[in-house]
Amino acid sequence: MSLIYVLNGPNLNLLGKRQPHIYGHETLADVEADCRRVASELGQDIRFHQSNREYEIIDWIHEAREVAAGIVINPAAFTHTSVAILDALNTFEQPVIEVHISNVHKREAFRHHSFVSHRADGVIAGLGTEGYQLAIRRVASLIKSGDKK
Ligand code: CA2
Repeated sequence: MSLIYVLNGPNLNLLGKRQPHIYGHETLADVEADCRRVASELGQDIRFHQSNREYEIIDWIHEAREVAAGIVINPAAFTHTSVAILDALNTFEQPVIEVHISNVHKREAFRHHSFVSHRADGVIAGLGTEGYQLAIRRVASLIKSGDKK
């Protein structure tokens, strides 16, 4: 069984409680439960975190370097601002999938650029919270194909 880190950036603790027309009705606790179910179907384990503080996300990426076989990350607004999160992800040598609940390309121009996409092996946007489950499936399949090498 491998470990996948699922990391969430600022304000995602409000998921399902505000702006449902953009981010849907599922809470972050619902998303975590979905991720745990899919991961366990795939024989994987997850650590699921959310923070409003950039340094905590960086610290979890550093921790993941030691123990994780992949990262799923929704950096939220840090997507568009954080070279520090990009630098941390660049030190992580396993698969990274970036997730956005909304279609950032359909929104304001400042959401069109992602620092994290410079490192991500794949990006999912606009598929709602289901994007997290798909990202876990992709990480699990990359972990399995890596095992075969
Ligand atoms: O679509 C996404 O998942 C985003 O990463 C969400 C970020 C936004 O800054 C990115 O451009 C796209 C915002 C997360 C805020 O989450 C909230 C959830 C519910 C209510 C209010 C904010």
